Amino acid sequence: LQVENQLRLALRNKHIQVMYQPKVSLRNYEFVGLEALVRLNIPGTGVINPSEFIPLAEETGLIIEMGEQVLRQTCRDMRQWVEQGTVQGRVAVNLSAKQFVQPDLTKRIMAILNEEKLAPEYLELEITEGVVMEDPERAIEIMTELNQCGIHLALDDFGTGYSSLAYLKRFPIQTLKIDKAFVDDINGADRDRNMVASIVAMAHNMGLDVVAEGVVNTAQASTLSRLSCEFAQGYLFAEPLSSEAFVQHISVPA
Ligand code: G
Ligand code: G
Ligand code: MN
Ligand code: NA
Repeated sequence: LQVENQLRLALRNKHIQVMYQPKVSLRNYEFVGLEALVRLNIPGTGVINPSEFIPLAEETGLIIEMGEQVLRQTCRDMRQWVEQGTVQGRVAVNLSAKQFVQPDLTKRIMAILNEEKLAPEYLELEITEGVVMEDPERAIEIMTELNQCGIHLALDDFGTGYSSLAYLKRFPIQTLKIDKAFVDDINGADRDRNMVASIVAMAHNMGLDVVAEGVVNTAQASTLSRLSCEFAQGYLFAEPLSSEAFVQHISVPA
């Protein structure tokens, strides 16, 4: 109940904070895009991580309001960065299960982009394998609609759920994000390395970009690069940063 009240209060007071994590090219470690990650920043209490409030936000339905605040803030920041020429590529925003199945999802997203004056081409939405596989046929319809508006789509946490390959082929997505669980032991277990190699090859055969998540050391980065994975995120490059820290980070050459 305490977290729920804090969440309600944070939504009312607009204390939802958006942090940004850079996405880099594994070829040269250059910045190519970013992911928005929500935090609750409660004055006097401190920062609360999503693992503590996303499940609750989802249960109570507060995730809808939270998701809209996150998207709005992200579009506002991104628009400014695009105008200033600070940032290239797309900004990725995570969509929750409840948001994804809202009947007017596309309309709501387009309204926010329009109000914040950000072109849809700058936005990418991340949807987890678990969410799309709940009702794959409906997911294809929703994704197609979003795609037709110029919004890119990424399948998040890939490998942790059950994606039938038959569906994967039909999903109108542009990017596959390999879950951190596969990256963790990429230099240990042959099986994990072979799994990543297969995922990358399959994704490329389908014309998808591949992003590895949770890269924490250079050995992982070089193995991923050798396996032809072209993009990555992780603490090796940067943690999720406040908008101010993010701008600082990307304007200082690596
Ligand atoms: O940032 P962190 O690693 O703590 O995020 C934990 C989880 O919360 C991840 O699964 C991430 O996808 C999810 N998450 C982060 N930000 C958002 C958001 O804005 N909306 C939704 N639905 N999930 C998010
Ligand atoms: O589920 P999703 O992939 O959206 O969530 C990404 C989560 O992973 C975020 O909560 C982010 O803070 C976290 N994260 C990003 N990079 C790293 C990393 O290198 N190590 C760990 N442990 N977590 C990371
Ligand atoms: Mn994500
Ligand atoms: Na993920």
